[in-house]
Amino acid sequence: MPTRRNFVLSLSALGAASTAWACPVPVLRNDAPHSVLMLNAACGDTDTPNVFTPAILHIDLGDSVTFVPTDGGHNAASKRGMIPEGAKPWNGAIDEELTVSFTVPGVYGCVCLPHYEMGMVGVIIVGEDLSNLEKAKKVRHPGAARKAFRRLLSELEA
Ligand SMILES: [Cu+2]
Repeated sequence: MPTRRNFVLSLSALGAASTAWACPVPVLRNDAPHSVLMLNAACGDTDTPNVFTPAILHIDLGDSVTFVPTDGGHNAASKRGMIPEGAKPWNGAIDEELTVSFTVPGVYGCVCLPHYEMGMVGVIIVGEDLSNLEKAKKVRHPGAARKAFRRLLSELEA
């Protein structure tokens, strides 16, 4: 029988290991089909509530992305002025899985409408095309979304 102390220690070790495994890197160039999770807390960190994970996703032209309502109360919508010309905007229902096909290259800003002002935003880059990045950077945002978008968009130039 493990002592209570050992039991607690092994639990915390397990917690650390599973967090490291479950915590995705913020920038992803993964294989299709792509998923963006809508979460209440980044990697279980309540100091970073309400996030798209990954916050930055690079995909190929023609790929689809599925926004997954892993936690409740979120949606995924394109941000006006932050999608390339000719691209179709989208606005998913709250708590519903939504798959979007990306057939126009460029930078796409994405927001969760209930948590937009709190900074729940994401960016998808299609076909490594940054031609509308400058235009996307000029869009104004309320509250924490301003800083959140600035941080993500500046990552693209790094
Ligand atoms: Cu949200």
